[in-house]
Amino acid sequence: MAAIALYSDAFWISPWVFSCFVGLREKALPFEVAEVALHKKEQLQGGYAGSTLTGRVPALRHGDFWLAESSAILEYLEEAFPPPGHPRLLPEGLTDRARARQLLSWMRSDETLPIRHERSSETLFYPGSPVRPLSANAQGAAAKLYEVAGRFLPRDDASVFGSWSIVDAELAFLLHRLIAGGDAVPEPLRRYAGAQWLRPSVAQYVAHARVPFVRYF
Ligand SMILES: N[C@@H](CCC(=O)N[C@@H](CS)C(=O)NCC(=O)O)C(=O)O
Repeated sequence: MAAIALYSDAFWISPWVFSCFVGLREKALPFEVAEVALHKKEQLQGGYAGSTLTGRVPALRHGDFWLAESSAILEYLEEAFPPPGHPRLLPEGLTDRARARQLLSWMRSDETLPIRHERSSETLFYPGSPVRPLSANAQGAAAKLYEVAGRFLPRDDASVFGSWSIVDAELAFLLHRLIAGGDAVPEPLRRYAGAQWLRPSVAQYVAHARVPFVRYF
């Protein structure tokens, strides 16, 4: 099989790298992680920007093929290593798969941006990172997240679709931003996010050793 590499930020805090890392682990594919020091603008140096077109992380290299954008990477992995020969990242049923794509897209949308902006991902992995009270705008975004998640979650504490999918990892990441910020996340969602953090593919990313954080954005 052609070698696979996942290009990550050096602090292991990118939600988009997280999702691709979890996807690769869930597919049980051998891969290496190559760190790109965004704080040193390494993404703009060498051939990285040219190979990825956009010069961002994550990027996937599969043999000679380079691909950036986490959603494109996840879709590529699902097609290049499809179920049933490989574990699935998206649910089995057509309508569940469509729903999963809806939720993945929504979780990356403008409606959750205030949460991502005010609950930056380093707060999940670098205890003691400064956290301010949410603005009214971000409180509204969090309330909408709780409302939306409450509509589809959970049939059980384990997964949105009855068996694990990448939606669970991404939803848990979003909820953990608020949990880490000390925000009033409803108990069922808090329990669900806690359970997701124990999944081996996820726990491996969360527990990865991290060098001291340097703010670069
Ligand atoms: N939509 C992209 C977002 C990727 C992204 O925001 N990457 C950030 C790190 S989390 C980055 O590469 N920042 C450095 C830059 O843009 O120069 C995806 O889903 O992959």
